[in-house]
Amino acid sequence: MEVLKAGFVQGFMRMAQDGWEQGWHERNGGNLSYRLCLEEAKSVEKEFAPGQWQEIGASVPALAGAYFLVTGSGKYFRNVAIQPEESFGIIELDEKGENYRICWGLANGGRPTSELPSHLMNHEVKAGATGGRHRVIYHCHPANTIALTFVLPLSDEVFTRELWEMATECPVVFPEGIGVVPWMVPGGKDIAVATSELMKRYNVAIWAHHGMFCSGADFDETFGLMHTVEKSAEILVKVLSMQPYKRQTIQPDEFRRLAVDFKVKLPEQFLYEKHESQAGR
Ligand code: 2HA
Ligand code: ZN
Repeated sequence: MEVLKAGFVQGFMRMAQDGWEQGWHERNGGNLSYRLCLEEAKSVEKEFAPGQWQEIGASVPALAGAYFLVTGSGKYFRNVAIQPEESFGIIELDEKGENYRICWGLANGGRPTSELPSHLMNHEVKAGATGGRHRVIYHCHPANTIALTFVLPLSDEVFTRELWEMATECPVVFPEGIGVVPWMVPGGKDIAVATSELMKRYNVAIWAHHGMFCSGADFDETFGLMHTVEKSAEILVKVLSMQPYKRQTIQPDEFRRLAVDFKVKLPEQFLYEKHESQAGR
């Protein structure tokens, strides 16, 4: 089958276009990766022309031999739909999970995303934690979530609780909470390790003053998660722009009641009592 006609490639391209239309991908901002299942790789392997092995910059032994769709370093999400073969590609990992080679796409000297270590370390953690269910890792630069990293304390507890309060669906969509990585240099192994550590518990990690990572089983779920978190952040930005404190909000016991009816487990760590001085009380 032609790579560009495959369903998983169409889904990847649609998600990239959706992210661009949301305004989450200025210039070359953001990156997307998808772990192919065996049948998907087989369905397009006739078109593969493997290049040289190159270092990933991280070690992901549990992903040895896996294939990934990845956006390209320096490439624009805006161009994914019109220049697909330059904007993204399919890579294969070696038997140690330490090197990759380009099998398709990333034409004219392209390379995988600069955040390849973070993507692959997150894939390794999430594939392990979900019994292989999660296949998509998505990074973007959504303005409201980033804005909050300048005014809220950079703690998992505060971000989770404040975003849960902004929309009743939030604790149902991300009951396990949200992790926050303090500002770090992007693109390297250190930020990849810090992010993948959070991904053991969460499906969302916010990078302070930079953006957000989400993990999910498919494109709909992962895009939907990003969209839900950013929408909630937008509401919080609006609320905090009107006045520093909320007149009323969802209370800890109300979250506990919601958890029972919607059959989700909401960790008590996020249902703390607030003090007068706490942000967004
Ligand atoms: O430019 O988003 O984090 C791509 C990025 C790096
Ligand atoms: Zn980024």
